[in-house]
Amino acid sequence: MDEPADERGVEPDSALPPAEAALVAGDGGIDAAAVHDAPVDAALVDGEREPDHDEFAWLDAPLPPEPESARAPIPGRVGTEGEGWSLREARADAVLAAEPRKPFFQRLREGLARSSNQLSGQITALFTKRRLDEETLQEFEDVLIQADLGVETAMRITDRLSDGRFGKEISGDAVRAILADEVEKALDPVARPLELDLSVKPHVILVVGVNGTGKTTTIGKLTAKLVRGGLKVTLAAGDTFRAAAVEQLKIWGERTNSTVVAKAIGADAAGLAFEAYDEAVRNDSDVLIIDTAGRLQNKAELMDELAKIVRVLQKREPDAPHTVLQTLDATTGQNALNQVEIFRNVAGVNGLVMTKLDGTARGGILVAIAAKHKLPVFFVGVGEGIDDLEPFKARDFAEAIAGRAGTA
Ligand SMILES: Nc1nc2c(ncn2[C@@H]2O[C@H](COP(=O)(O)OP(=O)(O)OP(=O)(O)O)[C@@H](O)[C@H]2O)c(=O)[nH]1
Ligand SMILES: [Mg+2]
Repeated sequence: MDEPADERGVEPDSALPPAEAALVAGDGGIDAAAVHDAPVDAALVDGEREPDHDEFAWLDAPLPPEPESARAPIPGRVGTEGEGWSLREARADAVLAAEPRKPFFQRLREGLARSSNQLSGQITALFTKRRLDEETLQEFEDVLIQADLGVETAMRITDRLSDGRFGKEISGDAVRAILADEVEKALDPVARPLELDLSVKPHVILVVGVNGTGKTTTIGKLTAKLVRGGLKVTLAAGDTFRAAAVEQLKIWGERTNSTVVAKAIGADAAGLAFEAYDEAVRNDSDVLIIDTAGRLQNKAELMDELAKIVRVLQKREPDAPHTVLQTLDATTGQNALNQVEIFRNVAGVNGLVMTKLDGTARGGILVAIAAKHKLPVFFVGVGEGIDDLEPFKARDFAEAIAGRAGTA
């Protein structure tokens, strides 16, 4: 470490300590000018002195205090307002930073490849060297319905195809473009950011869904996003049925530096939610996220438990839970439509997250769900990692379903 900086192939004026080099590069949302005002930098950038051991004095210097937004030791990206969530009123202390691009579209495309390859192959088979007629259109409509897009959207697509084109040839690419357009139109109204109104604190998010659809994982990823945005989050381990479920949430709590309120296995979930609300108020959290069990004996029991959670929360805050988020597993297909129906009635779902779009997803069902339920889709899950939650973008999704190159 004591060799001169220039012998290591590094220009003396770029020999900033790693942390400050990162700040100059824009990470952490602090601009270069601010960093260069620091005395340690002035010494390093003047280029006058012979490089000697003092050059590395910064190694022993105390670290600068961490900005508020850095209180969570989360690796990787920095979330921003607008990355799928936003505050109803801007907050000065939500320190936000630019986010490096990840090959998200690629993962989405790969995840949807099974659906899109099948669709694309059928489009080629149907439309190559064939004049457009009623029979072809009918066959295409069936193909779209099989891809879970729903009758309504399927008919809109075939209507648009037929528009003045009967008796003429149409290329597969032109069909794919129309498909992407119509899917985007269906999804655009539901592609909405999660809005947090912090005039009432904490904003309560109840997360519901069938077991294994990704509730706990989504909570972890969402917490990371919010914490990076400068918000304080408390988590409630409302899945009191399984020890593993509580442990899983605690791990996310540790990763995101967030308080987890948990009780013994078998404890009353509503009681836990009540305590967690009080804890979130006490510790001045901006957001309280409540995990729930997906594994209950029957619908009546599930209904009772969720209704009870809502009831006790409303003793403290009449509008809680402000957001009821349902996770949907993108590999399930048609069944997801029924799941939304049930949880909407049982728990008043007002937002969706589609998970596992990186697997062998059948994303078409989201189009049918959008047409039927018109619930906002805040995020999509594209992996099990902390960064694998992306804001839902109608255009990307539509391009991926239609097997087109995409805009991202
Ligand atoms: N590939 C992939 N896996 C995911 C994604 N989201 C969740 N998973 C995985 O799916 C499995 C189930 O996720 P959980 O978060 O435990 O689901 P849950 O809804 O909490 O399940 P229960 O607690 O049993 O009701 C875990 O192995 C997760 O790592 C995703 O977006 N992509
Ligand atoms: Mg869980």
